[in-house]
Amino acid sequence: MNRTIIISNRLPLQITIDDQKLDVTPSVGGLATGLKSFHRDGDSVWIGWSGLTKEEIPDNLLPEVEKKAREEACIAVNFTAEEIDGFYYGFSNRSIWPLFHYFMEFTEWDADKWEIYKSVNQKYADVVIENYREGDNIWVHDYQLLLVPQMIRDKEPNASIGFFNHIPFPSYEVFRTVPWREEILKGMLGANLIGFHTFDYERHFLSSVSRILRHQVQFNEVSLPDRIIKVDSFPMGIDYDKFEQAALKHREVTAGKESELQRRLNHHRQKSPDSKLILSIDRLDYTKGIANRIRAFEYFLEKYPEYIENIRLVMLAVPSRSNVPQYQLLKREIDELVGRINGKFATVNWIPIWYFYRSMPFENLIDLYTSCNIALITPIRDGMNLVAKEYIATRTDQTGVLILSEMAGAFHEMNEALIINPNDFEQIANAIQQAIKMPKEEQVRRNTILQKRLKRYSVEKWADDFMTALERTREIKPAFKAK
Ligand code: ADQ
Repeated sequence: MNRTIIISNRLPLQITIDDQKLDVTPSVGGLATGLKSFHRDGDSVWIGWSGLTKEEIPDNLLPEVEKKAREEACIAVNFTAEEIDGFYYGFSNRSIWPLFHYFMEFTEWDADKWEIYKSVNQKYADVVIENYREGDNIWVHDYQLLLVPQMIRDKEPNASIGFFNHIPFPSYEVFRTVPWREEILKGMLGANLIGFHTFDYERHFLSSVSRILRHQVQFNEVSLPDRIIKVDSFPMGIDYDKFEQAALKHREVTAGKESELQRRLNHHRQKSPDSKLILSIDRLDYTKGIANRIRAFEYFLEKYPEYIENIRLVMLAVPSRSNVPQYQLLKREIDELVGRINGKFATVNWIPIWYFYRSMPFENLIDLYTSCNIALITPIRDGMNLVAKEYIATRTDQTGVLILSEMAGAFHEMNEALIINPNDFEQIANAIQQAIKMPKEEQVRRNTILQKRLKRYSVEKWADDFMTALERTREIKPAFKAK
């Protein structure tokens, strides 16, 4: 296969500078963790932001930042603090992100931020064009770079360009509220292939294209005068083997004994058969339904007081976009909720919610996944949700129960989980009770099916399918000359 140029807002690595010393750590987040293995194993170069603003990089360290990125087959693009503010914290995360997740009340339209979004998209496109060699496949990712496909096409009309959207695409009725809706659709249509996680997102996109731009749409193809664009769904998988192997190794090291984390979590726990740990992991984001989840857990404790001292919610929230006011408010709300509920139910022996606000090394993540009997994943909206898939992949003895929101894209492939509506506390409380009581054989039966499916449709397969479909678009010729 030809070389791939991957382009996303962030690189899969994060570079920080402390006292003139550079430090490189992996980035957290669905896109980075998912695509890393494709990048590692194939012939690709990855273009993205290093995580540092221009002001933060002293002139003498710039070559070293570039070198560190190059060592990982990456090209770092650097922006000023003003650009990051307008483009990333601004238009991307105060306009597109909330709107595409149906949080219209959080959506702001600011013409200045839109201008910065456009100019930053142009800068990314320019770096792609600088590095482009004939025959390359270009793979643009996500909602921060919606205009990049057409910007590349303007300079390289014959390039093979794929675009994948990692978040939902909203229904036409919601999308049409965007003041710059035509420019956004035209930007995306610069690609030869546009991918979404689910058929619904694909359908919403095609409906907007035909109703706003009036282009001809037939099945999953958009016809332009000189090109045909394919639109399809590719549900993203995980690096299944990595999670499975890490879990097996973890079990081997702990050899059936409690890990340090488990020991602490279990400390003071009553040894009843119904004594369980419930896991919750997400970036701290209002789309993830964290506040609802805590409230539903409170309702569960009220409805089923017999589980007091036996059930614990282990909640990990990764700091995210803390410059955006909505995220600061949410952080405060969650801090208060956890404090209130712990204050209300705690006994001298027990605290109902263990709350960690931080990122964790991979080994600890595996420890949590393998230690918790139940995973409670309740987003209000989520493009896919890889945490649900990672949890199942680490259950190497096939025990464990996944409770999953029907608003996550992952729901379509994970019907064997206990499916809930994140706004229905009664249903969530009952699902928790059902999970606690679920016989081992039933857990094994459900997870065996889920594991088989996730193993087959791994992130490698996802990337491979997308790239094969992109290669195939090279052969498509428009069947007619549209007016
Ligand atoms: P995210 O919103 O970031 O991704 P998700 O898909 O759940 O959500 O991925 C989160 C990733 O971060 C997981 O791989 C997880 O292992 C990792 N992670 C979570 N907590 C962590 C912690 N405390 N420490 C270290 N790592 C942690 C976006 C979309 C999703 C979509 C993905 C991929 O919002 O809907 O599934 O992209 O397309």
